[in-house]
Amino acid sequence: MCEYIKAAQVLPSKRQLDWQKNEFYAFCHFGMNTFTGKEWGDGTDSPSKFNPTELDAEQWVTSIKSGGMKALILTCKHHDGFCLWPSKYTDYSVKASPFRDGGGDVVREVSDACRKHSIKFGVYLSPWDRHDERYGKGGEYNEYYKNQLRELLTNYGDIFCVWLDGACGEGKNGKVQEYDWAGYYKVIRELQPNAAICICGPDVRWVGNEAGVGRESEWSVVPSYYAVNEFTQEKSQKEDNKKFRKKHNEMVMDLGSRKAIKGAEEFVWYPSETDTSIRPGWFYHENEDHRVKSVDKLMDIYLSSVGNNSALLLNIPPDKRGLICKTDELTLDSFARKLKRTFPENLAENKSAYATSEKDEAHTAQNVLSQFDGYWECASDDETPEITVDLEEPTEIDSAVLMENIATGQQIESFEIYYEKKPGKWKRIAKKTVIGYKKIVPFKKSVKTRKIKVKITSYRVKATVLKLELYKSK
Ligand code: FUL
Repeated sequence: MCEYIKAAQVLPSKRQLDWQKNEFYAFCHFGMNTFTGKEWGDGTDSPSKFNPTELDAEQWVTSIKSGGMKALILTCKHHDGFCLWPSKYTDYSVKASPFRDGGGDVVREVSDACRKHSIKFGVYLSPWDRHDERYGKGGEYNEYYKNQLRELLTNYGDIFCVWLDGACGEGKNGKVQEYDWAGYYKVIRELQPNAAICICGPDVRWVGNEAGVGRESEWSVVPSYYAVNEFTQEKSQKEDNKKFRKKHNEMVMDLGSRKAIKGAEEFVWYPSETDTSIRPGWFYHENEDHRVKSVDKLMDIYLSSVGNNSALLLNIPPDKRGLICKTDELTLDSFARKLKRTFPENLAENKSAYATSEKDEAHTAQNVLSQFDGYWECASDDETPEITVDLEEPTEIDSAVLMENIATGQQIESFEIYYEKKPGKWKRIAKKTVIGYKKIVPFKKSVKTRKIKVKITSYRVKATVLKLELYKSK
């Protein structure tokens, strides 16, 4: 069987499908580095330095929610080894700090606030630990790490994601640890079977840069060697090198096209996540207060990631007080308003749609305009199927949002969008590759038209569209 036909059979797990629907969610880097001004602490800072005197997790969650995000991932332990919860297995934690007189638990406060405001909660637990004596000692450290996972995955309610970092440097004793990935996954699957294991794990792939740049042709089906942890580790492991963070040309730009998968034997569903920070660093630093990304920049990042079949994990680091600072909060709020202004109302909803072919009565073109789960699938002999939306009257449109029914695979390789200039006369407004879970297509200019047509110019085995939305920004 040729490669692309094989790739077309690969489907996402229920866990991956659920994860993908989050689309846009927050990272909160918070910990010892917040107080020392570092990005990578070496694990020698005294717990007495950790003292967020005004910590208010509800303020984090409400700003994240008003920014339009659906979940939050907290750095429960970063590379410095300092734990934000009173772990039974180490003294290097909040319990040795002045925070709430040693009686505090940041993980508890944040997870409770998330639950209260219906935001999903996820954990980041760095395997690299520059503080702990056991690091670099093989089994002993792996046991410690698994015990910490057990604490986080048992005591804090439902966890939507466990974010495993690829960084693996030297520990206190100069030794590098061999991680027991399979053992870590076993604990996660056992305790939180619905949690997606991200980045150094089987469910979600790192996009390949920290600059917020997605691929125009982002395939969720890739050769299975991309799911090998060493691959991610090697790429994310180059010291804390600023150049690497910003550069994105280290990224393989095409992982899934027919050309890129030639010769590959096995494929996996391994969708991409784009992680980037609203500030230059991952942790809060006062001297970066004037370098918070602009709303326009965030919009570019959003279109490049969410708009290109990736998810966006945007880092919003709380400050020394334990609050998300005003600039970041206001930026998030304005960004959410910009999103609403750009995609205010789906003008295609409840209009009518027809296609050059429909597989059967259950897969009609009309399905793509409804809010229900049904989708359109063309007949198998329709090589360049077209689906047309009739807006009933001339309507201004400046972007389209397309979704494939990824539950039956990612299959569309290229498509074009046309608008009807005069009755029966069509003009092309966009020419694009791949759709996947979601593709946002801003038009070069807005058009006034009664009909919009999507022509699928190449697909693998089946062509499906779950949703087609049309917008005019305000
Ligand atoms: C990297 C880490 O080294 C950074 O400090 C940060 O946590 C980022 C999200 O992942 O691998």
